[in-house]
Parts: sequence; C-alpha cells; structure tokens
Amino acid sequence: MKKSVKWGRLLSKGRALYLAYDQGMEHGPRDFNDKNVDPLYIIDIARRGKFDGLVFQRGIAEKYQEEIKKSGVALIMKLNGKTSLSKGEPISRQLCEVEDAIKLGAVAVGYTIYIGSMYESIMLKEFEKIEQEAHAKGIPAIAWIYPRGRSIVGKDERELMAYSARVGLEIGADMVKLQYDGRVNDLRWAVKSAGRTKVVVAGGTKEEGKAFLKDVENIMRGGAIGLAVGRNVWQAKEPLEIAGKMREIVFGE
Ligand code: FBP
Repeated sequence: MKKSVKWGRLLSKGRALYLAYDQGMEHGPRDFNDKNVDPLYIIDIARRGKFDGLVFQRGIAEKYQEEIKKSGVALIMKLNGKTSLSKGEPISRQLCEVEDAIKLGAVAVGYTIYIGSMYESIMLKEFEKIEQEAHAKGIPAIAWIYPRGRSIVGKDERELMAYSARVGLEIGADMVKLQYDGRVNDLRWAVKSAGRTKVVVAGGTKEEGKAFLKDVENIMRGGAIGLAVGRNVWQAKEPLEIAGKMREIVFGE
C-alpha cells in the first residue's frame, strides 16, 4: 500500500517555489554566464530568495553537499537527464537511484518523461519503479512531463498540456511539472485534468521581468500550486528581486 509522502519544507501554505538548475545537463553551459555557471551562486539565490526547493542532478548535489545542507533549502534530485546533443526521438534514462538521492539529502526526486516519444514506455516504466521506491521511503516523486517527438508535431497545445497533466495523475505522480502554453484557461483545464496530483509550472526561456511576473500571476490564477523555475531567476540581473516578487504572487505575501 502507498505510504503517505512527507512534503515538509517542500510546501508552504500548500504552495511551492522551486529553483531548477539542471539546465547545464539539458542545454549545456550556453545558458550560463560568469556568475550563474557557479552552483554556489545558485545555492545562495535559493537561500536568500527563500525558495522551497532546489533541483540538482546528482553531481552537483554530491560536490556541493555541504553548502546545500547549510542553506537549509530542500533538495529535489533529478534522477534522469540527457544532453541536447543527442538527436532523434527523445529519451532520458535513469542515472541515479532513489537510495543514493536520499543519502545525499534529497527529500524528493524528479524524473522527466517525454510523452509522445517512441520511447515513452521506457520512461513511464522507470518512473513507476522510482515512484515505488520513493513512496516506500515516504518522499514525493515529481514528474516533469513534456510532450516531445515526431508524433506531437501539429497537435493542439491545450490538449498536450492537459494530456501531460493527466498522465501525471494516471501514473500516480505526487506532483507534475508542466510547460505552460501561455493561456490561463488552458492551464485551468490541465490542472483539472491532473486531479489530486499537484501542478507546478516551468519558467521557460528568459523573459523581460514584467512579462514573466504577469505569467506567474496567470499561472497561479490557472490553479497551479507554484513554479519550478530556473532561467527566469538566475539569468536575471537581480535574481533576488524577481524571487521576492514571485513570492508575493505565489504566497500572497
Ligand atoms: P526553466 O525554468 O529554466 O525553463 O527550467 C525548467 C526546466 O524544466 C528545467 O528543469 C530543465 O532543465 C529545462 O526546463 C528543460 O527544458 P527543455 O527540455 O524545454 O529544454
């Protein structure tokens, strides 16, 4: 039987703001500058910006373990990943075990599933095993669900976002992370489709500050419980200013 998972520091008032930093793997250092290439800069933003969680791959979680612990920010460890150099139908395989993540201090695990890819069944199955192991340890399993691959070309974005959300519920993910199509009504439908699976939204490529904060407002209006955002925070000139404003919107502070 499924044990209940502990959210602890990962939720405040039922809402969440996570800082994602797995782009070095997914996109390569092209996303970085002299400052944000350094994981210590990110850990500092997470601490001072009062984020509820920090998303890292195993390598950073291991090499910066002490500083992450000191920051007091909850660690969410991504268990799969791929580079942007591999071409063709996307697949992202598991690289790290739940047990190893817990040893490194993770209080939740994350895994990306590319629905629509010809390899989706492999990722769905890997997530299933991860989820069982995470639940046995009482920690949440978060699914990044992104529609990708040849089969989705030309498909309706509203349908795809809702489909991603629904798959999150069907596979029992505790939380699903979606890419927002920019339309609040579409997000409302996706959140409804996710049922009791919590929905957070990714930030996407860097936008001008005001436009991004408007999106954050709409994302919350759409019923998401928050965001798991990277570039729009740590690529900003003043990341703490953006973080503060996001907190005001997400938590009504
Ligand atoms: P951003 O807020 O920077 O978009 O990050 C969210 C995220 O889900 C990251 O966790 C991940 O590295 C990235 O997006 C993957 O984006 P994509 O697959 O679209 O290139």
